[in-house]
Amino acid sequence: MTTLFDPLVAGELRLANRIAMAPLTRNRAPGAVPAAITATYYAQRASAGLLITEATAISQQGQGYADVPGLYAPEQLAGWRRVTDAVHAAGGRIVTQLWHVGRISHTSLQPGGGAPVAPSAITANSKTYILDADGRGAFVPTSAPRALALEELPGIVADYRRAARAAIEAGFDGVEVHAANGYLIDQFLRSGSNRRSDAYGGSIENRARLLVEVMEAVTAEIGAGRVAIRISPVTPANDAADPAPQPLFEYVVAQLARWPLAYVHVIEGATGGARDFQQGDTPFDYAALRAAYTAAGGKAAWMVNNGYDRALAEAALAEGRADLVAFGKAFIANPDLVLRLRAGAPLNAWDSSTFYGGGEKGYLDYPTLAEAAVEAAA
Ligand code: 8OZ
Repeated sequence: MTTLFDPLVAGELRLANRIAMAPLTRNRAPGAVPAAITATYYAQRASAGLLITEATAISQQGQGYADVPGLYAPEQLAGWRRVTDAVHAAGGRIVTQLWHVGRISHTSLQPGGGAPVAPSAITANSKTYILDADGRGAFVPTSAPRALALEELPGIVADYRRAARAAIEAGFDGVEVHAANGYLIDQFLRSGSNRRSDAYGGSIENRARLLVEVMEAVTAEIGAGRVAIRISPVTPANDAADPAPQPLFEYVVAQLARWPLAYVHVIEGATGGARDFQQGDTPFDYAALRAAYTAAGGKAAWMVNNGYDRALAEAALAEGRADLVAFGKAFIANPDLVLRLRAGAPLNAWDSSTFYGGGEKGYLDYPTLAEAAVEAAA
């Protein structure tokens, strides 16, 4: 029987186990440059089969929060190089998550102080995080976006392509395209945020067009075996809304079967919340989603996420519902999560007050089992 601790070849990624660290925004990259402490943070967690970085902006336009990192300027790439070197030295594997926030942004973060961009000029009922005049983090409503002109879309696809190339140059093992949680690609997918009447709006095929073009560009640039994608079929995060996610996401995964990707990463339910959350009248059928992918010829590893503990994760693997499981908050609080799961050891509790922003506290100082034992003996 497959266990969490068995290795896996996912596309071109050779993983030591089935435990992934989920992408986790931490807002500790001043000026959008990954800090030195970020190399330590990821290296501490390198026993994960795969580390997925926090969401990382592909362009300044794609930036939606203060102190989140980018992948478009030389000093950002140099910062990431420190991270990938540290993780590889510790024996780990790491991919970066390519991110364009679309309308989940604020004018103060945008080039020239302009409006954030979106499929349609509809303001999200959501918040973003900026620095106030004293440099303190504050959550504020997202700014009103402007609708992207048709002529601008090739430039956005090109930004994804450039970022994928930059990721490889910075030493990453691959990339995960962020198509989840109500950000730009997800905004195009869902009818709640996409009211376009051109080839990128209306039908499911049209709403998925940007996603397909991004995947085509990124896979052509670095090879499909180093490319993954994250989707969140029913999440309400960032005002994501669609009355009929089942046919929409079955179409999306059938399209994804075109490429021999590393993995498909599915957030089940509300991101960071209820696993049984639903949009529309019927519960989402995740088995049918995977069946749609397989029926279309898809062979990539299937990664699941949201509220998994060891028992749920082992059941998902044993029943063939997943090949990989991503853990989020548990990985923030437990750098040696793999060891702890294997030993059946208790987990450190997380401190949500240090999730976003700050320095080493709540970032580098969660003890491993061995460190906790030393502390207990002292
Ligand atoms: C929490 C805070 C800010 C951003 C996501 C990138 O939900 C995020 C995010 C999460 O995917």
